[in-house]
Amino acid sequence: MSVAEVTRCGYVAILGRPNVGKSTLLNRILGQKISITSRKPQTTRHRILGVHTTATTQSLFVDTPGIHFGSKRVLNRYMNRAALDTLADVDLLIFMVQGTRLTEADLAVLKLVQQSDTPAIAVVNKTDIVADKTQLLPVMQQLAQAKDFIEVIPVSAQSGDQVEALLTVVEAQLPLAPALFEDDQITDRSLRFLCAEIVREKLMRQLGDEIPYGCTVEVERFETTEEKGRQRAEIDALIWVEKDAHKAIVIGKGGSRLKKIGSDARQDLITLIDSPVHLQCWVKVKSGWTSNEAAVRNMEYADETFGLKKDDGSIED
Ligand SMILES: Nc1nc2c(ncn2[C@@H]2O[C@H](COP(=O)(O)OP(=O)(O)OP(=O)(O)O)[C@@H](O)[C@H]2O)c(=O)[nH]1
Ligand SMILES: [Mg+2]
Repeated sequence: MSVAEVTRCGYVAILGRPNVGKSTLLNRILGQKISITSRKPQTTRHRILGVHTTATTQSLFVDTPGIHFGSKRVLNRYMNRAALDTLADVDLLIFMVQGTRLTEADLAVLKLVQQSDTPAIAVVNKTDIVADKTQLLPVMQQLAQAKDFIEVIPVSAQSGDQVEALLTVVEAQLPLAPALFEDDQITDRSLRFLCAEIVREKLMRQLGDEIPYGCTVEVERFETTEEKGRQRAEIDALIWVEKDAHKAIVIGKGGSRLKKIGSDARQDLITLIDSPVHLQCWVKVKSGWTSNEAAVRNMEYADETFGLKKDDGSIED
């Protein structure tokens, strides 16, 4: 496959309230995990670009933080902004909901999608948990009446059901343009960023309800060494928490929880980097960082820089 053959290319934002399965869909489409997922809402904090290249089309998917209202924390405002800025910058929107009914939170995001001029597809996710598929019809009808969506497509991001059908609709909508990325490039994010995210995923998954929202991860060292012709990654990750008590919980009895977080993260990192990994994790306290503008900007990986490359004209008709 050569990107020289690509005739369509464009940006597609995946938007919705927290926890409907946006990141799971992106990973499913790419066949690789680049965006972290968990059962907890507000897992994704940053826009993440995923590049999906076929023989003729390059779709540039942008996974976004779940849009949510009501929190006053700086970190939450930052997350909403990352999602909302995307809305204006793309060629196509995927508005995602889940299951058999729309919640207030879905309707709030739908309102934003209704106000946008960007063409949109509605996706109803998690169909695998709906035994009687006719139960999906009311929600599909409600969506079809709310906006002139290109299509309303029920999918299961988890099982992959109907994801190919969704891709076919997406690809037909993208503008005529040459590829923007090489076909072996799957994201614009650095390995360092992806490492920090993988460690944060384990925190989201292994901690209770409160602490993960006050955690962030900084990769202090990322080096690849070579020994006897074998590559190995040396990674030092710093986990920041908001309180001393949280630090004790993350570390766990005799260091047991931190050990488990590290070993789970290491497994994913081995798959990602495709080499042996030596990972060391530390925990430090920085009180109140999620409510402090400068701290959020500093700590939430400042490489939030990928401009959606529309203004250089390269993907316009
Ligand atoms: N049964 C089922 N579960 C799913 C499906 N897609 C996602 N999930 C689960 O739903 C939860 C949330 O998935 P995410 O992909 O993290 O959701 P998200 O929309 O990215 O969430 P935020 O990043 O918090 O906005 C996880 O536990 C997923 O495993 C699906 O098709 N079926
Ligand atoms: Mg997500």
